[in-house]
Amino acid sequence: MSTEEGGYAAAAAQRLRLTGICRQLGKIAEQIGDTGAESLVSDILQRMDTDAFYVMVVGDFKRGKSTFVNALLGAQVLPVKAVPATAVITEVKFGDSPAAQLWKEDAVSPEPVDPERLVELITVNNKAHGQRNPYVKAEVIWPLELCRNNVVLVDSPGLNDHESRDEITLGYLRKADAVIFLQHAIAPMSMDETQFLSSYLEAYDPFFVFTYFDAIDDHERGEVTAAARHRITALRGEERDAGRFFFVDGKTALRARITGDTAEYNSSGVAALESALEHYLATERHKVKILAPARALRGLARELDRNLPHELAMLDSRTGELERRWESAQQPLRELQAQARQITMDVDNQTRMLQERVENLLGGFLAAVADEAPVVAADVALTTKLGMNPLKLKERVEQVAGEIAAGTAKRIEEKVAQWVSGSLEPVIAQDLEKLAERLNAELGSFEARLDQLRVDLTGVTGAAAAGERQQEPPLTRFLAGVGGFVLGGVAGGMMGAQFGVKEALRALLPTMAIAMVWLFTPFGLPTLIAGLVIQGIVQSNMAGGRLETKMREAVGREMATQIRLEAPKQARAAAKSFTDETMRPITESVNSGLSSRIEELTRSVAAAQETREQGADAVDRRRIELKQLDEQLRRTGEDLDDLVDDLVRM
Ligand SMILES: Nc1nc2c(ncn2[C@@H]2O[C@H](COP(=O)(O)OP(=O)(O)O)[C@@H](O)[C@H]2O)c(=O)[nH]1
Ligand SMILES: [Mg+2]
Repeated sequence: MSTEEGGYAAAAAQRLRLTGICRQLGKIAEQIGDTGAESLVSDILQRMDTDAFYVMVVGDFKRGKSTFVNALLGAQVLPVKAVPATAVITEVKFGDSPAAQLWKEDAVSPEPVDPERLVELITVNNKAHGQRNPYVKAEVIWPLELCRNNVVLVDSPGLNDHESRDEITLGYLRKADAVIFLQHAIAPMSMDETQFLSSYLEAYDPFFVFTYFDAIDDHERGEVTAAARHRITALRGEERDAGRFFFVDGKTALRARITGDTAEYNSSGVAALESALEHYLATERHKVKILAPARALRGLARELDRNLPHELAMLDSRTGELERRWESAQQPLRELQAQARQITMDVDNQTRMLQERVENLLGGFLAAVADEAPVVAADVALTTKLGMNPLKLKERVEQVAGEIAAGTAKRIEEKVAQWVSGSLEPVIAQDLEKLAERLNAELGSFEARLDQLRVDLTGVTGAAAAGERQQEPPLTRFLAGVGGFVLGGVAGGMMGAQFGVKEALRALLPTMAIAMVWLFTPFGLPTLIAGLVIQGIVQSNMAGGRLETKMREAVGREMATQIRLEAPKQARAAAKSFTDETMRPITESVNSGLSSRIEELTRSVAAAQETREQGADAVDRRRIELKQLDEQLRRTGEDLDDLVDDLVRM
């Protein structure tokens, strides 16, 4: 694909540059003997190796998602049918030869399948209606150009209840770098589309792609595009999605890619979308992904470099002097360990407080939203009419109750999502900002004491006092292991205001939603219907209209009761999963950073003593080695400076 500046090739080159520097830094840490730094670097490398650009395609059934993904891939990889086809979420990624595997629910490993049979296996089985496909996820490996550029395409099933709310789909949304929201150019937005867009895509800048543009006559195209845009701007405002609207003919695009007809591909509209997507991924998302590790590594390189003069000085100190100083450093060292424990406890406390805060706020909100269930249930739009025929009444009642419950649950889900992004997220962002400030101060003071301890041990004051303070705040270095990607969100946010709020929200919303899936499925339906029967609503000889009103009241009341009952439990679970997924890695990273720094000090003293015991030759060799390492570190630091500068300028 394109090699122009700002494209995939440029991003790949920068990634390569960073992994190169990373390997070099790993080798230096190994030669120094700093195992803590070494494993940190290898964590970062591993993350970078497995990281990719995730592009998720969402939209209702039969909007042409699979066709469109195939067009991007340039091959008929995914099943496309005139009837609803894709039943499971499908990930397409790069591999030298085609392969496929399927995941069953709760399976620990996937089943390899013949890619030729994939279509048949993941196609919605119309005969067994209502029966769910046993598979929950498919992975397709294909030797395709786009995927070679580190892009993973994710095709999703429709947006109706079960599929769009399940953990897997929301999980993908959490790691998606770009979301392509696919709609039919002329069909008005469905309830599901509107709801998904306003509930889950608030933190994204989706690409809005309108398919079936070929079905519109030339003279009507202006009107159609204006109406389509309006559907989105009415929901999200005029400004934010400028440049994000694409009108395409997916079917022709696919055919053109397969036959190699460039002119036709360009006129299908998919080519323009493809280059906009490339630009976005290779600049903005790329930057989000690699700026954080680059800065963390830069901090690490500086830190290693600052410690070297001390180790050199230890080699050269007078006989007995180092031992004497080490002896008197024991008390301050114990104090430092106590400080580390103090910081650990503080982070734990702060995390617990944050979790409680989330739990209380959410619990309160859910209790309040429960009160709205009857109001919502009173005007859910229904497709089934109750009618007067007593023979069909029971079935109809079940259907209508189901529709009322589902409609109400959806509306509540929307309210929850809006509350999470509008009210909860700013609170969390503010708390995290305060926590970051607090931690930076605490870690800064820990580092200053550690520095002082080194100075006391070696008498070398130049290294730390050269006025060249770290450019990166302590937290950036301590969070190097979690990095700004993968877990992105919160950790990334804490590493600099640069990505903050929006990245954090991307992680937060799906995390909350996954924890509360229960709320959004028309829960307790059998109970509801049983309740209606008990209340005699069904048996009574009410006319359709009055019966419907009664049912709405009963369903609304019952749902309100259930939400109220469940609210504390749901809030606790969601708050816990928020801390587990976002705060825990931060806590762990800070803790291991503290202990590895103390270990490193002890190690450097022991290493210097050991070298000296080996005699003058060993000391000379180590001295030369350390000086070379110092020089290498200086160069690595400069390389990282350049890389960070380039990234910031992007
Ligand atoms: N005319 C036309 N047909 C399309 C377009 N995109 C998809 N289709 C057809 O629409 C049907 C459903 O497409 P599919 O990709 O399976 O939809 P999905 O359910 O959203 O994945 C298939 O028959 C496609 O050939 C388009 O842009 N124009
Ligand atoms: Mg499909």
